[in-house]
Amino acid sequence: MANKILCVPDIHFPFENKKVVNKIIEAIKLQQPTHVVQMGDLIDQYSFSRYDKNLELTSPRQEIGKARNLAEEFWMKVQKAAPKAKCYQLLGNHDVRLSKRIADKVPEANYIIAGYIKELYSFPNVTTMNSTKDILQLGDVKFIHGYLSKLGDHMAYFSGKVVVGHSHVGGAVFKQLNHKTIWELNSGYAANEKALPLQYGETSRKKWTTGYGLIDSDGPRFIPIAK
Ligand SMILES: [Mn+2]
Repeated sequence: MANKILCVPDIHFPFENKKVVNKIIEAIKLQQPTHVVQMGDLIDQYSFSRYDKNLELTSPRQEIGKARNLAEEFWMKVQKAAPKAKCYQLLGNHDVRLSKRIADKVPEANYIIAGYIKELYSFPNVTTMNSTKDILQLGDVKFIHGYLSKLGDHMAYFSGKVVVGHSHVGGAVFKQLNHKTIWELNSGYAANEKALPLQYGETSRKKWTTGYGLIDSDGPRFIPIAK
């Protein structure tokens, strides 16, 4: 059977857009994908941000506890909606906020935090990547959270087909390379941009689009969902 891959965008639990996440679960039920890939930034880790933050909003224990519960619930719903789908969890820059700060301040403690992060991002019957640099490869398509902001930059870097998240702006671009078509698909986002932790990037935030990515025999495309 041909692959049908559904790409779940940045969610930033516990600051998710509930309506959009529910619509994505509905789409998974309807589409019955062979693979579901969450593109990273599963958890926001606002409490561990190196930027100014308001910790009266939430304590680290509350934020991470709530995010973990919501993430568990998310993967359970995905597997209930499409029991045969293979599930993958990528890591994004937000997912390694704590690890990065520990690595800067107490590099000797890396192994402790690595174990903690592995646990935090492990879910039953889900394959989780080990770092933000780990690339998931399914057929001739690469999946990575990404770090570049312009659609097409990762495709140029890898000279191949690639799916990313990160910029929160959904869409697809195509290019001819050595008589073959390559492309980049961005899966958009599914977070609540009204939540305080998402109040960054004033100008870019206006361009953020909610939805998900889909790749099947019709090619790659971004499917928008109303906010
Ligand atoms: Mn993100």
